[in-house]
Amino acid sequence: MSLASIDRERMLGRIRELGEVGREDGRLTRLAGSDADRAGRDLLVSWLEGAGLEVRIDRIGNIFGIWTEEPIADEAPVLLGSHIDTVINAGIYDGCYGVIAGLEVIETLKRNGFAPSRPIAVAAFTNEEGVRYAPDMMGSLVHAGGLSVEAALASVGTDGSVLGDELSRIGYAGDIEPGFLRPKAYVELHIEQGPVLEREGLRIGAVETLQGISWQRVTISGVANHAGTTPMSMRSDAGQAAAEVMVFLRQRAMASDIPVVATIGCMAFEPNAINVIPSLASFTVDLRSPDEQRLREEEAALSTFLDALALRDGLGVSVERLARFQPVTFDPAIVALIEQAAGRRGLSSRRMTSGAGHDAQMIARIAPSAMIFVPSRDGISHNPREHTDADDLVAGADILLDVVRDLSA
Ligand code: HGY
Ligand code: MN
Ligand code: MN
Repeated sequence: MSLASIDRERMLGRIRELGEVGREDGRLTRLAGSDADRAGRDLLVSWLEGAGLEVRIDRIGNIFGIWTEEPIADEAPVLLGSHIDTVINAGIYDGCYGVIAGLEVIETLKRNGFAPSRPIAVAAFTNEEGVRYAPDMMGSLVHAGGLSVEAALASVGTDGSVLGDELSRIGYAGDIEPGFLRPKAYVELHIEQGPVLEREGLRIGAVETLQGISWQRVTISGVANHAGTTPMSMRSDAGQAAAEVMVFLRQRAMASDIPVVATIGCMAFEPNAINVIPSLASFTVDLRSPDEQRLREEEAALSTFLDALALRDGLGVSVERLARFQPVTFDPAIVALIEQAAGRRGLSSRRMTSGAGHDAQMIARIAPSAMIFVPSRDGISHNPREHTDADDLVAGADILLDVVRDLSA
């Protein structure tokens, strides 16, 4: 089969269409297990069924569309995919692009009469973002055996809901045991979500590694007191301590000779009143580094800093671990296929690491896996300004097409 290309308008149209599901007052939010998630899932399933794929849904709600012909049905499939849940006030490409392009590749191969040597499937993994339920990449982690489905279903959300109840409520609590599909290989197409490809003027990223991730929730308890009458030296101010932690983490990350990023994305005070010294501060800490030893050092430094604050100001400190994933190295053979495919199509490419977490890092535990990146305008993501040019979206999908054909010839 010559260098075919995917159906550009169908793929771009679907990305736009899914990008409107869960949009309210101009903001797109499709958190795992929500009504918006159900609507997005229903739309995806309608596309999978329309493509004549076998649709299967497992107990954690992972959705699989499988293209298989009788003689090859027992072979381990090539698996594509990503996720369709989003962060809050999201862009339309993160995750969705990889799922829709994966389906597009299967439809293009079918349309061109390609006869694969093994089934080809596309997955939409549950709760990749981890915004409502931690950890992130949850559905693919369960699929890879890194978290029991019972523990995942029992996870309690930031809103007090239980994931299993929500999946039942939206009709996506499947009956198939997770991990039923053991892929021969997994390839995930995704927007870079960072500045590298655009800055270097490159079209394709052949992703060979992915950095380690540490998520914690820190709760600091102090003493509520009067903002006007309490001398500074007599305060147990949980809010002040939380602010010092934020500055401490930033300074360490900026000073590190090895790449480290630190983010406090959520913070809440109690009683949260203008004239009351906060008695409680609860916040999340997202630490990442490609170097596992350095990531451990950052976690240890934070713990030591919290202990010192507690001693100095008479505070209580508790820390809950929400997620912890070590850095991942992807399959060199698949990374090479990606580079070769880019070369055949005359697309500039480079090997690179991923700053973001992805389902591929979980599936890499059970199958050779790798990722394809396309440029993000201004390096922006997790933001409605997230954008990738149409030609780049199509180029990435064509590389996915070529790599899948190589893996299933
Ligand atoms: O957090 C991440 O890197 C991914 O977006 N879940
Ligand atoms: Mn993503
Ligand atoms: Mn994301």
